[in-house]
Amino acid sequence: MAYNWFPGHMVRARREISENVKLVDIVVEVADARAPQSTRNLELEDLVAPKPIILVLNKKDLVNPTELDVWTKRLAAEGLNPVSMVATSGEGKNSVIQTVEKLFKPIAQDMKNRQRRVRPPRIMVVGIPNVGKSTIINSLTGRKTARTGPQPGVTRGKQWIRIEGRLDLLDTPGLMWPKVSVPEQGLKLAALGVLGPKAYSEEEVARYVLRMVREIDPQALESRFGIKDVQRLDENQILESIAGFRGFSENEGTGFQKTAHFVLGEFRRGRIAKIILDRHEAGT
Ligand SMILES: Nc1nc2c(ncn2[C@@H]2O[C@H](COP(=O)(O)OP(=O)(O)OP(=O)(O)O)[C@@H](O)[C@H]2O)c(=O)[nH]1
Ligand SMILES: [Mg+2]
Repeated sequence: MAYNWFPGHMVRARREISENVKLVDIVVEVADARAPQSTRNLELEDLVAPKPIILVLNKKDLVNPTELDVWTKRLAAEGLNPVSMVATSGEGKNSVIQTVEKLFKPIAQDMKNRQRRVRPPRIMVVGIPNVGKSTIINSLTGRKTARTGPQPGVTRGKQWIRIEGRLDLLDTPGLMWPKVSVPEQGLKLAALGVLGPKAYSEEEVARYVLRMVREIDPQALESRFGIKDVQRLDENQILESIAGFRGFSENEGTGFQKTAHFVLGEFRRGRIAKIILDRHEAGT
């Protein structure tokens, strides 16, 4: 599956993030809770090391809380610092701030040991497209927060925003490129709207989504679209049922363009099933 990150763009993004990382104590990586693994960029750890990363699993309103708990525990066991969040409502925002403060403690202690004045923690937000970086920045800062100008000791031109009087956030997020290592990952990123619409076929991605829903939460297809015995149907038959439900006169012969577009829109809004596309068994 093609997507539009050219090597030149990656080089520039990598360089920009490496530069900005020098200015902060902690990096907040945003991933989509619907694919906690596939929406990360594993190269970030190397770019950032030895600085700590907080992994925000955003859009938790779109997933099953029990499944997300399992993921959070697993990521925590791997030594990541996962925090789940709903950036659009601000839920989880305080946990992010508390995790920043916890991770900053040893850094502050080190400043003290070296007879330095302890300043508030400095953080930056990074992540692949569409995971909610800008919404998180808005949620953390609120709208009224004043921007502080370039501060002494940091690169001129960088804008910092003080949050609740206790931490400083770099106001522009770092954009990471999505990494597609297996074809299914491309389908996931397309399903979640990370890849631009020119990069994939909506029908192919809608089939993938319906396959996943059939496997993980088949009941959802009955309650949402009235489809019975969904396990016995193939993807085209499911598409045809949804076309019927929606009043689109589409079938295998005409193709399922409108239905596919509808399915993707509904899935992205969490109106079909609240499932996590990354499965624990698979490494992706
Ligand atoms: N349901 C839900 N939607 C969210 C949440 N956070 C962000 N969104 C939506 O996700 C979309 C992308 O959010 P942005 O904040 O623009 O994402 P971004 O990472 O800044 O995207 P780029 O700037 O394109 O890289 C928007 O439509 C947001 O409203 C959330 O917690 N829940
Ligand atoms: Mg943005």
